[in-house]
Amino acid sequence: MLERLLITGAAGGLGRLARSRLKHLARTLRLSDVAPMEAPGEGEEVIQCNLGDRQAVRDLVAGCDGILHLGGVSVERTFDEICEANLVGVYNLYEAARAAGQPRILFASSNHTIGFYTQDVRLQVDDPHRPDSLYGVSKCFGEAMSSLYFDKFGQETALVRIGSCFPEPRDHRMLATWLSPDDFVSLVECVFRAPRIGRPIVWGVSNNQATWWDNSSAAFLGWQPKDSSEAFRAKIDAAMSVPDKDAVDAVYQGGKFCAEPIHES
Ligand code: NAI
Ligand code: 15L
Repeated sequence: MLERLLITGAAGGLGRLARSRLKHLARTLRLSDVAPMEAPGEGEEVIQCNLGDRQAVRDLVAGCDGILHLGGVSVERTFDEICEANLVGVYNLYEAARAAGQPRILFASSNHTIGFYTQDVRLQVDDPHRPDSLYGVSKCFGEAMSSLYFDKFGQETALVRIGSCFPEPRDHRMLATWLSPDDFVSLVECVFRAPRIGRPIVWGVSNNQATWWDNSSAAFLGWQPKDSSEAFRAKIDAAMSVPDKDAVDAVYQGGKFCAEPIHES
């Protein structure tokens, strides 16, 4: 069991899920976000903090022996917004971890690091990045940062390229990208319980019948996703029509992010 697990992005969708479902991983959960959060319960600490504030992040990470890094901009935004949270913030986090004895990090990366691959391609974790947005580029930066700190200092990070983690898949594309909340929870458990992880890249995706990603290199973690998006196919078919074969969300793995403009400040 960990002593103190830091969860960044604790006010967000996955952060709230982690707060409610992962208490058993650590004696204390340290919950942090730039946004307000619910008051601390038993075994919890709540610290409001901007990832862009170097000293605050250093103080935040001190005393933690695990970090579930969910905080940051999670969709396409202006470069300046992304820069503070996902570039400066990630540098601050890795430097703070270095100063704090290198707690293991689970970095919430994204399928948008590879979003411009077409949906007929089956990807391995070491295929080159093809980001589909500035957001995707920022996740590539985070992955590169973890590589630098692993090679230079031995900092362990699990890079989890999350597909679409919501209670249910929301459209036809998500039949291939869906990660169920239960499978997310079991993946985080595996990452923090494994004796040694190094720096694996893991596709954060459930046991869906439709799939674009090969997770065999992460088998050593012992993670076995149990849910499948097939259970929702009929519901999605009834709720919306299948996208035209030339539509962006039928062509590219990153779907509509591929058609986003560059947002101006
Ligand atoms: P979310 O947007 O609901 O939560 C992100 C949280 O980060 C928010 O509460 C926000 O206030 C906080 N944040 C933003 N800027 C910050 C800053 N400068 N300092 C401190 N906190 C800041 O996103 P969600 O869905 O919970 O995702 C969590 C992580 O997983 C994100 O990093 C996202 O990029 C990644 N991810 C999520 C996917 C999903 O399907 N939910 C898919 C792929 C990646
Ligand atoms: C992501 O990276 C986003 O954080 C999330 O909100 C979804 O859009 C997801 O990817 C997706 O591709 O469905």
